[in-house]
Amino acid sequence: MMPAEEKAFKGLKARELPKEELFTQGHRACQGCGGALALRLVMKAVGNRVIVANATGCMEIISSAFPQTAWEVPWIHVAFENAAAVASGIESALKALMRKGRLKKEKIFVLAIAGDGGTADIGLQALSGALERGHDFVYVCIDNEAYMNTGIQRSSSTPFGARTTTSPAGKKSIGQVTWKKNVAEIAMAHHIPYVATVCPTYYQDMMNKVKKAITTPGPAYIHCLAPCPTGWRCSPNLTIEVGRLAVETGVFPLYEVTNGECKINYPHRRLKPVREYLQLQGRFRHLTDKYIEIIQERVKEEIAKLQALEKFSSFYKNALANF
Ligand SMILES: Cc1ncc(C[n+]2csc(CCOP(=O)(O)OP(=O)(O)O)c2C)c(N)n1
Ligand code: SF4
Repeated sequence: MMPAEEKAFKGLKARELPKEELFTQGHRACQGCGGALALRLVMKAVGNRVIVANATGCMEIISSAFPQTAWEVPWIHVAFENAAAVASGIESALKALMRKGRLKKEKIFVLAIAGDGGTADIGLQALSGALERGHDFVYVCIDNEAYMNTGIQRSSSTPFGARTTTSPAGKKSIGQVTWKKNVAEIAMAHHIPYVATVCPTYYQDMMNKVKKAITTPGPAYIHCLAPCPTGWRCSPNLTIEVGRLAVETGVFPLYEVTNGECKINYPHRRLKPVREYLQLQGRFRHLTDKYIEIIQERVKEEIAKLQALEKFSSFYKNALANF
């Protein structure tokens, strides 16, 4: 890992990472899969007192080809649409067992994992319901920005301009024509105790946030940008670099919202041009200067909005404290 990441985030150092692997090697992810790396880090942060509900998608397929498994913790493969609903059920069952004295007092955590299709599209209702009911669980969206497992079809989390098999680029199309759905913002609108964005390039930031999420009572939502060399048409050895550029250009800002108070974790005083991020990926190769400029403007607007939220939410918090 580059020293820049070590400097940017205090807390965990590389040499302090837990040695234990709860999402183990030998799974079948593509070379350089950002999602598999993310899960490895998530599990190191969460530890072994956990039950996982994993929606169908790449992360489930690559980790559980019968009779093998990459999971060293209790793990349930659930349908495409219901990771959050199953996690809610597990959490309620654990509570009931605890109440009846059939479970030791040591806490068992509940973790839901799904792709962006399973989160932003088909699983959104289940997620919203679980957040609204206030279940004590963590939901991690491994966002590779398309339905990768079934052949790189677009999702509502696919970014503007990206080429996928169902948003092809050609004479009459620039690829995806809608802007990426912001699920972290949707989660925030549920007023849950903790929401954060992460990227495995920034592994310390990511593990600190996952740890915070799992130890926070109530629902927590983590949105993880997971570079996918296969679907993004980039070299597998660039996964870490692509993640870094997503953050440095402001395309994917790292922030957390704790009880309504927003903190941006990576400073965006000087954004790198989005072109540096886009040009590493074949899915954006067809974009002309005009569309790159449109994306650049949108990124600036989104960052300004986020900075305003950070300013406003801390001002609001202080004002309330002094009221
Ligand atoms: C109701 C339903 N519709 C379609 C499918 C087929 N299917 C399985 S995984 C998947 C895409 C998963 O995409 P995403 O959630 O983004 O995860 P990824 O594979 O990209 O990690 C689809 C369409 C299904 N299993 N169930
Ligand atoms: S298609 Fe992408 S997300 Fe799926 S296993 Fe391969 S690299 Fe990972």
